[in-house]
Amino acid sequence: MAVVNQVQQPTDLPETSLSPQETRNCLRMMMLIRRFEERTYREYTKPGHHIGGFCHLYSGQEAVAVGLAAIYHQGKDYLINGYRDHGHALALGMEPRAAMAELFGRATGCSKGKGGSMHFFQAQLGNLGGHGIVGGHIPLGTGAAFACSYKKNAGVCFTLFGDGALNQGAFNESMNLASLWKLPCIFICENNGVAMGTQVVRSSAENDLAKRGSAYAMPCKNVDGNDIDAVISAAREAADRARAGNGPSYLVMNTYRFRGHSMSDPLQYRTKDELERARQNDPILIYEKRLRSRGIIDDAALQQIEHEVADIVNDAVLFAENSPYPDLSELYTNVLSETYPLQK
Ligand SMILES: Cc1ncc(C[n+]2csc(CCOP(=O)(O)OP(=O)(O)O)c2C)c(N)n1
Ligand SMILES: [Mg+2]
Repeated sequence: MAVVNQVQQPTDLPETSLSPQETRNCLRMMMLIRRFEERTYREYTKPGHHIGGFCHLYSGQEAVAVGLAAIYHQGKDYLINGYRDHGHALALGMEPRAAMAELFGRATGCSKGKGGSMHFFQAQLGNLGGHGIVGGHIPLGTGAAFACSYKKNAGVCFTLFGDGALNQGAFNESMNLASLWKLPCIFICENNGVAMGTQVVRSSAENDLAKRGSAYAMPCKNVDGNDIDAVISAAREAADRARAGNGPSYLVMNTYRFRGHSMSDPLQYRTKDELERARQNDPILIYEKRLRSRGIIDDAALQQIEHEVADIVNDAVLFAENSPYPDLSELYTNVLSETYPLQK
């Protein structure tokens, strides 16, 4: 669909250097992720539901994943993250069908139905997946950044984790080594203020989480993680630096998750007021408002996107429902490296 009001050039675009069409695509992707996540919630909670096991929704944090995807160099870069991984996978280009089928445990899922919510992978796109051990994947991201520097191809690895990972040894060891060896690793803390039910103020002696980076002699800063333009410009600066061989950076994207930690979280640690305040800072509404004021989008365009993403998600659910479960003969395939078969 055509971009609204193409003649009028926005005055404040150079900050992110995205074209009007690209900004519209970013908004659309954020809306798709939100729709996908909220449908996942419904599919999980309805009687006789198809989705089981751990499931962590990304609603509220979309600006981070979509902002990173906007500067991601397909074919060179990597991205690795924790278990709250649906949004990043979709933003990097995973088919919603493959994502929903994975949640349904079907053979057509991105991890052949064996990973589920916490283990979305797509190696062709450099998506090194979702990982369940808090902080456990940060050394893997550092290793991927080492591979980029070894290949000298100006690729970088976006290594994401939550605020709950900062007191893990693996985080601190990785930050040190990446800085010492000037690895092209962009460490990104998605600070939603809470690890399960534990607020940052109850787990961290220093509440300004960005300061941790200065201990490892790398650029570090707080970023408004609800503002996709802020995400893009901070991430681009860090990526440019890494691509030029000047080493890692550490960004704290301050954001909020609207849903509970997982599907079993009754959210008793939150007040109505807090949630209301957060809703006013919804990253999708912030961006929608900005694009309206720039003349890039209007009511009709927005409605059109809403219909498009609803259709895509409905189609993904139908596809998942009609897909087969993995065959029993697949029990031991793709579980560990094929060079280490488990057969007797
Ligand atoms: C090493 C380890 N310890 C504890 C857990 C249990 N656990 C799962 S998620 C989680 C909270 C992590 O919070 P955060 O890193 O802030 O990410 P968020 O869920 O907010 O995205 C914990 C403690 C785990 N998975 N791994
Ligand atoms: Mg958190």
